[in-house]
Amino acid sequence: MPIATPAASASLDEIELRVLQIPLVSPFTTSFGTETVREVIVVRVRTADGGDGWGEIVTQQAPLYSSEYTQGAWDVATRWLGPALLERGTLAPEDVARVLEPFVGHRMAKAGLELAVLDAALRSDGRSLASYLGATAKTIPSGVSVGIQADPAALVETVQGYLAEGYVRIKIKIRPGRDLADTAAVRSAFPGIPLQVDANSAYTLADADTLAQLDRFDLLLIEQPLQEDDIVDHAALAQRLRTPICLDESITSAKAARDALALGATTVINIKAGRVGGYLEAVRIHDLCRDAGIPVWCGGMLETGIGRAANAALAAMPGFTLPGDVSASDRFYARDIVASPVVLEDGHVRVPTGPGLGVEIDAEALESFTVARATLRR
Ligand code: SMG
Ligand code: MG
Repeated sequence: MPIATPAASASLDEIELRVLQIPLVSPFTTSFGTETVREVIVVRVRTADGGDGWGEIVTQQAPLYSSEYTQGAWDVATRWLGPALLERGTLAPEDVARVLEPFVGHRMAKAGLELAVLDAALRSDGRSLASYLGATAKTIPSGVSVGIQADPAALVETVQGYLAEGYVRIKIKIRPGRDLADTAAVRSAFPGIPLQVDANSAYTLADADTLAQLDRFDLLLIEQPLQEDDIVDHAALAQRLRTPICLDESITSAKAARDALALGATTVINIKAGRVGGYLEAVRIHDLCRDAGIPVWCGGMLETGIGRAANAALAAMPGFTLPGDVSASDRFYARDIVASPVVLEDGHVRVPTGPGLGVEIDAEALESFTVARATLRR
């Protein structure tokens, strides 16, 4: 269902961007590398009526997950995207994507700016993001994404810890050489748990025999086994596997989602607002999948309390029928930049109900993690 009642317009006076570096509670290893610090860009828009809006650009320091990365996003946001929005002056959140459309790509940067405008507009309307999106759930089931560990035994121990905390679904990262034994170890230690794997594009179609061996572990899905633009190869791989393929990196827009579904490259979709250019495009993907009977779930980009609150609202929409990667803040951070970080309650996360994102920024924490800032004015 498209957004029922559009938000009010916001009159933008200023856009403040900050690069933050926030230490992770433990290293996070994927097929493309290990992170120990989350580098992220936080956006604050200031409006003429004095209200603020907050957003988050979920790029990482290096272009390893996708082509976007911090300094590229910083450059395009400060030089092109931010000035284009300020030049417009007054605009509704629903206008942001259209104003930024001439600039090719840079979806994470666009998404962060759109979120800040959405937050400002909804705060001044006194509406929550969840109600604006048409979300129906009050709480959402919480899954956790577990990085590659030293060995399968260490992985089992780490998974055990998350299960003890109450997470209702486990996702483990895999890469060539760290796939079958890792998955087998987790499956045999916890026979009944909802389990899925994420390869972050680490394989090629030549690995189909190995990937087909994952079928015996009764996985919910295998996420993004092949490269971002390997849509036809994903469709060919799908023919070889019983395990459903779920695309992440490849789904960069609603159109990409439609194409991948039409080609049989994916039967489940991971929706991440940053990857697709914003929460409004994310809603379009939700809507098309719901109409097509395709299950979706909300992915994560190690968001701070800003993006995590927005993800909880998105994941509360009715088409999100699988648990997502919206975990508690403390899964990644000892200290977050919001006053009441997301917590896990009986395996679930509460959907914020306050105006806008429904979070208050912890100014002191924000300041302590800031390593660069810029202010753009009208
Ligand atoms: O936010 O819980 C989270 C992270 C979930 O695994 C996660 N994200 O490919 O799905 C994915 C990865 C992308 C980030 S990897 C550094
Ligand atoms: Mg993924």
